[in-house]
Amino acid sequence: MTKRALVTGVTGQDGAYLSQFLLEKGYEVHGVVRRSSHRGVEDHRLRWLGISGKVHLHDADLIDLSSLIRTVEDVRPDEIYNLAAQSYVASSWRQPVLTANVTAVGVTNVLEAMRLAAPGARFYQASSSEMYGLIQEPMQSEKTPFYPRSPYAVAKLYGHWITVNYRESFGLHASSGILFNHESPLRGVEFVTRKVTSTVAAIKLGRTSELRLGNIDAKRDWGHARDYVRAMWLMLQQEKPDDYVVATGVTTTVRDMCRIAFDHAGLDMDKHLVIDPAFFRPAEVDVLLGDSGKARKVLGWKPEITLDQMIREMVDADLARLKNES
Ligand code: NDP
Ligand code: GDR
Repeated sequence: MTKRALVTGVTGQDGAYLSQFLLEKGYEVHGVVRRSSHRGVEDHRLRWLGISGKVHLHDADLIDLSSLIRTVEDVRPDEIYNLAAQSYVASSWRQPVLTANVTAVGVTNVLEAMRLAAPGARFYQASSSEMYGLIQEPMQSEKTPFYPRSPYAVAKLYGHWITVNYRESFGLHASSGILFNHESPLRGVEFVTRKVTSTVAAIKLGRTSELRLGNIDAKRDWGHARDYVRAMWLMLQQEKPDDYVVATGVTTTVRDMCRIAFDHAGLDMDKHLVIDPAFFRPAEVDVLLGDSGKARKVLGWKPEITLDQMIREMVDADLARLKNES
């Protein structure tokens, strides 16, 4: 029997790679798309991967419970991946209520839709390493206490605990993946890796001369989205639902990540990088470093793409895009 998956956030980075992964596994893939005045371009990431016609799209919104119930009733999914969110940390200070409605309460809406319309389905929640925030431990595992540092992280913490609560209250097969930063050529240009690689490509082609960044001393544990969507799927193949950290176990400063991009393009970083206070955050997460020992042991998961390989892939993709545009 063909398995059916429903993916919220299907138009985002992870939604696109997860859809591709599930299609390759023989799934029928359905995705939630919210209403937009840019009808026809919202699936640009699916197009980039060559799968746009293969994913069934449904109009629904995370803040509209009835639209989610209807979608779950229509699709009757075996697996639901809740990837939709207001996912940009910096925006969450400017749109804290929207962030709470979508990224926090939206999770309850998806869980309720599943509980009412497909209680036997398996559920994945996209939790985040941002929940650790002001951490006290050198490496963060499933046992590390949380201390969120942004409205986004506070909202994600709610989403994480409501998933645990629905699992314990209603016996739902609901798992939460605490994923550390993961990137790709499909990353939004507002996030630091893609901002760096797209600007480096523009500098290389003479379109601009400066890269303006905020806190380049921040350290992140960066992996590739293609590796991380595999971990999401593996979680839902387990007999029992659970929570897992997904990370590479290597942390790098924004500065050093930047240097990989400039070096790959044959450019001198010191001639182009400008520190701009406008990009500092009201509260920062200084360092993240994940211990994914449980995922490696129980799921048999490990990352295959290094930061170096990923940043070079992203610079090359941005160079190709810019050349195409002209
Ligand atoms: P993106 O920002 O690329 O994608 C977010 C998706 O959510 C988009 O498809 C967006 O739709 C959709 N969305 C936003 N608001 C709504 C809404 N009200 N109703 C329905 N859909 C909505 O995020 P990523 O793919 O990078 O991340 C996927 C998930 O994983 C997110 O929940 C994120 O917070 C979480 N996460 C990401 C990590 C990372 O490093 N990438 C790490 C840890 C967690 P639209 O296209 O219309 O904007
Ligand atoms: P993050 O990702 O906040 O970790 O959240 P982002 O790439 O935005 O920032 C990473 C670090 O870089 C520093 N930084 C800058 N960031 C951006 N975006 N722009 C800049 O100019 C800049 N200069 C320095 C930031 O201060 C920060 O320390 C991502 C999102 O995908 C979340 O949804 C997800 O939950 C977490 O990763 C894990």
